[in-house]
Amino acid sequence: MSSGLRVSYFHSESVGGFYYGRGHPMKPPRLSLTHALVKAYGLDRQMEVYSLRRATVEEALLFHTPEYVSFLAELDGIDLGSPPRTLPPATGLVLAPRDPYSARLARCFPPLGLPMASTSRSPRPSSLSHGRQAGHGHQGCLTPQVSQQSAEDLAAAKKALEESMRRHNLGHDDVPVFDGVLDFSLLSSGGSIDGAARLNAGVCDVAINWSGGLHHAKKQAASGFCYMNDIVLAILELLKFNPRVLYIDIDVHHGDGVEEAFYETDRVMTVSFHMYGEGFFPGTGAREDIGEGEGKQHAINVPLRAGIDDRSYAYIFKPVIAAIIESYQPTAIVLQCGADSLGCDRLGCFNLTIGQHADCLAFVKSFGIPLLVLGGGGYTVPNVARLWTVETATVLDVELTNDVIPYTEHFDLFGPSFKLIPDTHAGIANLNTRTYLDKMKSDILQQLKTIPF
Ligand code: V1P
Ligand code: CA
Ligand code: ZN
Repeated sequence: MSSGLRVSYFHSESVGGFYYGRGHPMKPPRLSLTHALVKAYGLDRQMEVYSLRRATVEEALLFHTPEYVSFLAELDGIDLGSPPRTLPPATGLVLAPRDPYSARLARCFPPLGLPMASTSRSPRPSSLSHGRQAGHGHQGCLTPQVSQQSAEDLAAAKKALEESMRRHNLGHDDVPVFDGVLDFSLLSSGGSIDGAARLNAGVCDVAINWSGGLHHAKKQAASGFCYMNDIVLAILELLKFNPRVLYIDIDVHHGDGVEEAFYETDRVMTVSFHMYGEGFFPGTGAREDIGEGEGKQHAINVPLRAGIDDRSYAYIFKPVIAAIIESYQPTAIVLQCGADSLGCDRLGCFNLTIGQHADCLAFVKSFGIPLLVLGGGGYTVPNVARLWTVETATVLDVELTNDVIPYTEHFDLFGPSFKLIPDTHAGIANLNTRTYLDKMKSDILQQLKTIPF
């Protein structure tokens, strides 16, 4: 171990094989690319590597509603029993009997404004050879059982399905119902919960789960590519042993799901740095949103303008985080490392380099507080793998030189530069003036002073 820090890292190959559908920016194979690069640099030999365990349904229900989790299971063709209890931990998901409310029925009626990503309609990306094997037995739509039903029964079933989809914000472009959606969410959540549990047990200093960080999912609804909020579940696990948990979110989007979950408690302080304005998703995270009730002053929002560069980001990030840690005295920290705050991200509009993003992680780590490091957004796939590899090395205190990356089966995707740290400057003007950042900084320091610690 190079840093002397005990690092637990969570990954399973299966998580890279999920597919959101054609044209969707969220590409789980980025997780396989990341792990391949981590291994190619030999970083896996310097930490404890664990397979992702599926969170149990019982664990998921610590935040999500039974109705929502059951519906996700139903769409995935999994029978949870009624009421939902637990799934077997790693294998052996039970397939539901054919059922007119299932995903199979939904796939029979794609023209009703419920676009579905399914293996049958959407080809897998050919450049990434991690396509999930056809699973869950979704072979045909019109089973004998369904075809015998009356037209009225089918219409009613369709209406009920549409209603549930609407209620849980599922099935549109951002959050399509793809094959294995529950499985994917449980795997991502299991890694984050287990990372938190290992920190609680004091058996590691830093835990890493790049497949976590899905910060938009709500109690009973999917949102912004996120179905289950692994971060909230991990923080709930940390709260079993920690009086105060600090959540820091450097994804370009506002960490709305996590903020909302802990908006009324002082046991968790949430801090999100994000692009704000010009209709940027999700539209929340105004500076004025500071928490409510017991949680008043415990939500900190740092709304930024487009084009922020390394210097400006460090200028606001470092003093704000130092002041928060100094006054809140967290006993554990969760850092969401969304890679869409890098320059040249397909969805983002910031201008950070890999070096600065990783410096934020190094800065947080330098406080020596038990740390859970999670993934999040990131839509220029090779840069996501580069960043999270560099950040794994940062946690381990390993310096990687900026040469051509070592050969992996995904090597071709890293062109044209093939370097570990390419130029990610997007040329977007930095609209964050010094005056704007100074005002924000003094506002936040003022906010911290009003908290009776
Ligand atoms: O902008 C929107 C909604 C859809 N419009 C009606 C408003 N959605 C965004 C969602 C971004 C989610 C980010 C997730 C994360 O924070 C954590 C994993 O990174 C969106 C965008 C965009 N440019 O912001 N959806 C899509 N693009 C999209 C594009 C193609 C296909 C499907 C979704
Ligand atoms: Ca953020
Ligand atoms: Zn994002």
